[in-house]
Formats: sequence, C-alpha cells, structure tokens
Amino acid sequence: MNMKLIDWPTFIGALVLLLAVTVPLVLFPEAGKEFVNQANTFMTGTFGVLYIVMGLIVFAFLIFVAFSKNGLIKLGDEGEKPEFGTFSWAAMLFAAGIGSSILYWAVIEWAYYYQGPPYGLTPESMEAIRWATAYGIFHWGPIAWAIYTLPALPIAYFYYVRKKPVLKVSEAVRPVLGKLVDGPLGNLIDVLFMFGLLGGAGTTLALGAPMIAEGISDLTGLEATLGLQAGIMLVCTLIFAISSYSGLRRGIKVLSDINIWLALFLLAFIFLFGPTRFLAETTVNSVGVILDNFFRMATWMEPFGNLAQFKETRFPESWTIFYWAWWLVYAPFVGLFVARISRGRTIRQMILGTMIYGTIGCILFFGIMGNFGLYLQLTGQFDVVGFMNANGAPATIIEVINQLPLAKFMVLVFTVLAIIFLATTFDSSSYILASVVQKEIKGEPLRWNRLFWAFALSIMPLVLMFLGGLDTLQTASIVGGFPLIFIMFLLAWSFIKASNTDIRASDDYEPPTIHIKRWKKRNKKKRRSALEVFEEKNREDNE
Ligand code: NM2
Repeated sequence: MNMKLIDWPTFIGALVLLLAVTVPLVLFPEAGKEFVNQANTFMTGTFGVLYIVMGLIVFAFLIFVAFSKNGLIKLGDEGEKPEFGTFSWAAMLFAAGIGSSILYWAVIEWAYYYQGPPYGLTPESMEAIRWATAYGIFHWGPIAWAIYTLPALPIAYFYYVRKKPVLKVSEAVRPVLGKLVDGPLGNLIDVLFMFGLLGGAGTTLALGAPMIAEGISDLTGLEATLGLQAGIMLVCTLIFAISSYSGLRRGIKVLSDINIWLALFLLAFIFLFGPTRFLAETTVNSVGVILDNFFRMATWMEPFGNLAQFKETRFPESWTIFYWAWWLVYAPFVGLFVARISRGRTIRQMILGTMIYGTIGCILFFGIMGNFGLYLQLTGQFDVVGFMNANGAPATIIEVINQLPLAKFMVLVFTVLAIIFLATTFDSSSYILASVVQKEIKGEPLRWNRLFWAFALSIMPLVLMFLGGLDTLQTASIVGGFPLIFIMFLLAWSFIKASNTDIRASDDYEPPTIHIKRWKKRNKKKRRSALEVFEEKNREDNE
C-alpha cells in the first residue's frame, strides 16, 4: 500500500463529513428525516431560482465554448487519436452518468405529471398528457447534460493540455483561486464535491434498490422486504467493487459495453413488440413540444404561487429544481470521468458529444418506456396510475414491464439491466472518489483506495435503509450539493481564464494543437510548438 500518494486532509475530511451526517441520522432517524426534509424545502424554495438560472447559463456557456476558438483545443497531443472509439466513449459516458434511475423515471415519471401537471392544468386532461410526455425528456435533456459537461472542460484541459497528473475539482479552479487551492480551501472544495456525490448516490440507491427488489420478487416469489433490498445492495456493491478494482479498461469499459447492448435490446424489444406507431409519434411530438417551449420550461417558476388567489403546484421545486440539483451533485464526478476518457478529442467534440449522445439516449428511454406505460393507461389495458397510487412506484414499474410479451423474460432483462446500470455508475464513482483523494495518479488510482470508496458509497445507504431512513436519502442530493452551484461558476471561469491565456501565449492567437500545422507553417523559424509554450507556462505557474 502506498500511503504517500494519498491526500489525507481530503480523505479524512470527506470521511468525517460523511460520518457527521450519517451518525445523527442513525441515532435520531425521525428528527433527522424531519431536518433533511425541511432543509430540502428551504433550499429548493429559497434558492430554487439559482438552480434555474445556473441551468440556463451553463447551457448557453457550453454552446458558446463549443463554437468558439477554445472549442478547437485538442485534449492531448497533435495527431493523437482518441483513446476510446466513439461508441465505447458514448457508452461509458452514458453508463457512468446515468444509473438505474433512468429505468425508474423513464417508466413512471409521466404518471406523476399526468396527475399533477404543470402550469395549473387540469389533471389527467389532454393538455396534461401532452406535457407529461415532454417533461421527462426535458428533465433528462440538453440542460441536464450541459450541467454534466461543464466541469469536464477545465478538468480535461488541465489533465491533457497542461498535463497535470491530478484528477481533482480543486485543481481545476487553480487559475481563479491560485495558491489558495493548495490550502484548506482546496481540500474543502474536494470534500464538498465528494459529499455531494455521496448524497447523489444515496438518491440513486434509494430509488434503485426497491425497484430491483420488486423485480426479483416478481421473478422468484420472494417478498420485497428490507432484507432482500439489503442483499441486493450487497450484490451490487460486490459487482461494482470488482469492476472498479479491475480498472478502467478491463472492468468499467466492459461493463459499460454490456450495459449499452442490453439497454438497446430492451428498448428495441419494447419499440417493436409494443405499440410502435404510438411510441414513435408520441416521442416525436414531445420533442416538438420541448423545442417549442424550451425557454418556457427552462424558466418556469411560480412567483405568485403563494398568493392566495393562485393555486401553487410546487411543480418547479419538486421537479425541475430537484432534477437540476441532482444532476449537479453528479456533475463534477461525470466531468472528471468524461475528462479521463476524452483523451484525443477536441473540447468541441467532447461538449457536443456529451450533450447530443446523452440527450438522444434519454429521449429513447423516456420516449419508448414512458410512452409504453402511457399507452397502457390510455387504452385501459392497465391502469398504471391507479396501481401506482395503491402499490407505490417500484411495484408499478415492474408491473408495466409485465405487460410486455415474454413478460417474465423481460422482467429479468429489466432487473439485470437495473443492476448493471447501478454498478456502472458506482464503479466509476468510486474510481473518481479514489482519484480525488490522491495527490497524484500514476495510470490509475490505487486499488485499495478504489475498493475503499466502493464500499463507502453503499455502506451509508445500507445502514440508513435498515433504520428506515431511505426516503431521507432521496433528498440528500439536494441538501448535499448546494455549494456546488458556486463551484460550477468557478469551474467555468477557470476554464476560460486558462485557455484564453494559453491561446494568447501562442503568439498568433491560434488555438493549440489542432491548428498546430498551420501555425508551424506560418512560423517556420520559430519551431516552438504551442504545447511547449503551455508547458513552460505551466512550469512558471508551478514555481
Ligand atoms: N441523474 C442523471 O441514478 C442515476 O441514474 C444517476 C441521476 C442525475 C438524474 C444519475
């Protein structure tokens, strides 16, 4: 074990914060729940507008960067090929950033909107249906993926262009905070990020475990008890611990590829053997609704909601803001991970690839699985909403899958897929948590370190589950991730500051690497490449 590579203040800091939150929840579950719920209401209510604005700004910023000269910067050396092929890249990206929650919400999200529509519409009306099919896609769409992509910019830039062998959020804000990141402030930033991610993972497990348990219960006849859920979580932990332990190429990549093929199979099956025409038309239609109303949806709040004459729905807080917060806590992790796998791509390719492939993937899930449920409801084949109100969402999700041809086989596929989706998010999370608590990464973070965080990720939810506090965890991401809003701005600022400095330093304002050939031609005498200029700059920075 090489202990010298570990960044102990961050390691211990994250652990202490984690225990500081978990222990009181274990000792006082009821009061803890009350507190987390209140904190959640307070934050989404009072600061909701910050989340909404953050989403819009991040989206606009990324589009701007993608098409600016900074977007042409290549992550890596001149002529270097992308480290992973586009298919594997997109598959890993999707598998890492998206967990089992997509199976949960894609199937059932519409049912909530159908009963509690936005804009004060009448529940279960035609208008409510129209929005119900669109809002899920919107919450998993371009703004959400933009939130995921932003941290990747500075992180990838420092890792591959300035060649600093550190995968840390704090390192990515160095251009703005300077030497401050070497002190407690840097540790604090990393600890906050880790804490947010653990909160987000808690939300994921809190949703995923009961759904997988229902699937297994449906297949085996066992009751979906807490014990079963705990057993499932242990098995999942084992799978992702093994994957994370095996590393990026052997573990994570292989599992991601399986994940994508199985997901494509499930989607194709539902599409072909379900109501194909209805699914296709409804999906296209909802994409249209979003395009038509993008900014309306992206800015909808209820400023007059608490005046007596208006009926407050709390839809923005319960959904859009909750979602932005949840994407946000995962964002630095996905950023770190996307950065790690994007060697050899340009910033533009990385931005557009993440936003486009990510959104398309989510459209497929919501369009096919969600609209299949809606179809069952509208045709009266299965009363999804009634069943959900009586038996809860997880059982309903499995029941929807049970309406397919080859029902039991499809429930099996669905359940296995949920487990793999969970594992592929958690193996990369533990990989990244391990990276963040290391001073330096030689190739990959240390193995024992990866294993440690793999278990840390699920032990806390496991303990809470036994104490009945799993619901509390669902909102943990919002409470845990609030400071990240500000870190997002620092990250954007940092990227622009550093890349602009470097572009200017390369004499003729050409972006580095991609235009190096043209640059060299024009500067025949000066043989210094742009990269050398940056490396020199880098050395100066370090001194
Ligand atoms: N997001 C994509 O549980 C999961 O699927 C992981 C969830 C942020 C809503 C991420």
